[in-house]
Amino acid sequence: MGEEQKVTFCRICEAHCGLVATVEDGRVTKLRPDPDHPLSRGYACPKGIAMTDVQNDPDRVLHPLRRRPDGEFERVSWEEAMADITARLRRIHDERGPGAIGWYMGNPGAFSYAHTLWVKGFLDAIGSPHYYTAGSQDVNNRFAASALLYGTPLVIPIPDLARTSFLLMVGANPLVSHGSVLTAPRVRDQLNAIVRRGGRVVVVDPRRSETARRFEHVPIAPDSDAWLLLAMLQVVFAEGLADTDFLARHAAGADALADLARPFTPEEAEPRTGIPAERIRELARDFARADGAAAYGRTGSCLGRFGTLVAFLLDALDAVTGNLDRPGGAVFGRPPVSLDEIGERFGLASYGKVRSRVGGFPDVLGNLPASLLPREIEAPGERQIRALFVSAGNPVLSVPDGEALERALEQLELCVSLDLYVNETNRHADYVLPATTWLERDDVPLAFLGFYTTPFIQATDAVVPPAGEAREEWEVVEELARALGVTPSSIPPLRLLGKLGIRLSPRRQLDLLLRTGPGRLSLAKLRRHPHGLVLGQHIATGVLRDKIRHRGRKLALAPPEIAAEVRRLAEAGDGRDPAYPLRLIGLRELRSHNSWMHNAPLLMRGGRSHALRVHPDDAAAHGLEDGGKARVSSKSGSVVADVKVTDEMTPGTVALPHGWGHRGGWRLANAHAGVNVNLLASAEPDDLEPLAGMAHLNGIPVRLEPVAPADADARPAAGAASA
Ligand SMILES: Nc1nc2c(c(=O)[nH]1)N[C@H]1C(S)=C(S)[C@@H](COP(=O)(O)OP(=O)(O)OC[C@H]3O[C@@H](n4cnc5c(=O)[nH]c(N)nc54)[C@H](O)[C@@H]3O)O[C@H]1N2
Ligand SMILES: Nc1nc2c(c(=O)[nH]1)N[C@H]1C(S)=C(S)[C@@H](COP(=O)(O)OP(=O)(O)OC[C@H]3O[C@@H](n4cnc5c(=O)[nH]c(N)nc54)[C@H](O)[C@@H]3O)O[C@H]1N2
Ligand code: SF4
Ligand SMILES: [Mo]
Repeated sequence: MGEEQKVTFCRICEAHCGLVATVEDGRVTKLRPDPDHPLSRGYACPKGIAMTDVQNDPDRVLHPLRRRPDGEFERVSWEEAMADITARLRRIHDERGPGAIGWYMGNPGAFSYAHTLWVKGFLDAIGSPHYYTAGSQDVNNRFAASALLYGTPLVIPIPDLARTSFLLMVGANPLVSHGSVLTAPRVRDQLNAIVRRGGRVVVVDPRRSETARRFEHVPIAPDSDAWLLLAMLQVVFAEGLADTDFLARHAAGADALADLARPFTPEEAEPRTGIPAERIRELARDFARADGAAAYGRTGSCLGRFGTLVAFLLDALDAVTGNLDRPGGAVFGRPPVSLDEIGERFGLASYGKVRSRVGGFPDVLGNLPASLLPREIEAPGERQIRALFVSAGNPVLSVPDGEALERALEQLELCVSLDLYVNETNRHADYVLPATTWLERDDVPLAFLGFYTTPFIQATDAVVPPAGEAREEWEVVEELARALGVTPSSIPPLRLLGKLGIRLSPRRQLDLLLRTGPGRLSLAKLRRHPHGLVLGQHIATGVLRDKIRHRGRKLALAPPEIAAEVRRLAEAGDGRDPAYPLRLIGLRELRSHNSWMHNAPLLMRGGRSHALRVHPDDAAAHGLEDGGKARVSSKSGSVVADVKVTDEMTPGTVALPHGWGHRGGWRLANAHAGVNVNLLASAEPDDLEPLAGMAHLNGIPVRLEPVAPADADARPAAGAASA
């Protein structure tokens, strides 16, 4: 067959960098950056290049596996696996109803349009509310905030990087993450360009992150962003810096928002945030006076106790200063496929349409909080989950209290996973089914089209056929759906067609979406542009009225849910507990990707280890040394971690990356196991953020104790969890 070069794009993170794959005899032997990709222009990060290690990993699951009573897995045929799975699924469905069937789809699921559409479509078709994703540990607060502000969760502003002169970045580290809810390949260049044309990039972060180091850093106490943003709004209103014309035209509740913000003066915010009052005042003034400013927040702004409020306030700051929907401000992409319109039309743009059985949390786009899974599995009654599917997810490591989840998984009547590996979660499954990698399937970045800062689209075919017996997730879903007599689709007319025996493949549906969308594209047309198609120089502005779904087409700046959250914030105190005097936050690293790239030799070179970052003052106060070990304890659990002493932390805050604590079927990852930081997080319903059910993963009160090397492996005190 010889050697071929195939153009494709990376689907590990949201930047979607262009790649060229070298294929030899049906095998990907090399990945390199695509120099002809119009946006990434020859850039790819180490993870994209290292995907060959995952693709060809000897530890990859290439055949269906069934768990034996002794806990080991044995190879079975697809026929045997699916016959047993569908028979058990049908029995659970017939005896208990669709509410006994649940699905957790992890982060890589969002990078396959077919996977996403088919999983949600399956649950909608059978009528089960049990849809869980990484969203409740990531971004559902953002969607909930949009539902409250714009009247639909699917309208999300992004910063106009190409034209802004003031980017306020709250809890994001794009120099490492490469951007999120923001598709901007070569994001470093884009941020540098802001400064080069005389603008500012201000990074609000408890850690002097890679991005903070490069630009202006405003250190902040974890989980206090709502205080900062309310204080900035207070200054804007009090000093007459609000854009009253914009507010009169486009907003309802501006006065009520000003009332809500009034008590949150910079002086009140100073002790909460650790930011001097005068600095807050200057930030507010500079932001309001800039010629195009955008407030942007990511996971650091999402995973505290007030995530929906924070996301709402970021947009509110943009709106009140007249920076929403203007060049250089926060703008609304107009992607060639209008997911927001389709979502509206078919009732998929839901917020609070259903409530979780445990805790009564509102759904966000049909998602319920994944932190509730152990209880949803174990609490008897109607809608108790008895069969759980996990695709492209590792919730034992990514969701609070993985130990409770591990115990719950063992209680299920059926647990099936679709994955590339045996991971810390699916080692408890009855079956692990081999899934294709993104190099083995066609795709278009459907879910991300609205987040490109330069309007863009690209389609790719599979670069190689599936390895071993791997199958695409949608094919497995299709077989499950057939066993229950439904067509997996969230769109009622397509389900109706299914009843008539007409089933449209993912590719056909994608082509239909492209042809009927505002871009009037087609797969055939996209195929003529293998490096992708730039659809415009800038994002169009002046679209706000069309985007808002509230009656009267006005922003709701002070809805009752937000007013209640502001009251809760004022009453919450600073969350400090003398028993747990420090605050724990997360951390992302360039050569990790959540939990699933620690088996790639290329990324693990150079003796990498999982370590807790501690400021020198805190280390000294707690008797900790660089290279030593510390026990980290919260009210929920305790782990022992290696210590790295560094002044990149603000005193009082420590950081430990998530996605470690390995003991799956990945040998290299197991050899660099690290610990599961989320054993320190709480899965109690009362500890979840109320408006979106967000897990509280940043700003967890903890205490530190030194651990002598010899004691590191010893069992922790009774009642505490070990890792
Ligand atoms: N290399 C790499 N890239 C990734 C990933 C990865 O694992 N590795 N994961 C991908 C995924 S799934 C996502 S969602 C994105 C996330 O993308 P980002 O959110 O940009 O990535 P993080 O590095 O988590 O940045 C969050 C920042 O928030 C800060 N922070 C923590 N708590 C607080 C707080 O209370 N307030 C404020 N203001 N800041 C806080 C942290 O110190 C950190 O610098 O990254 C994606 N890209
Ligand atoms: N403390 C703390 N916890 C966090 C976060 C944090 O910042 N701090 N971040 C949260 C965020 S933003 C996220 S997105 C979650 C991630 O949480 P999850 O999505 O639950 O977990 P991942 O680590 O992404 O695991 C993905 C799994 O999918 C598999 N996989 C990879 N590609 C494919 C594929 O194409 N098909 C299939 N079927 N499987 C595939 C991998 O082998 C791996 O087992 O973690 C969350 N948890
Ligand atoms: S930044 Fe890295 S992981 Fe993200 S899309 Fe580009 S190459 Fe892939
Ligand atoms: Mo994420």
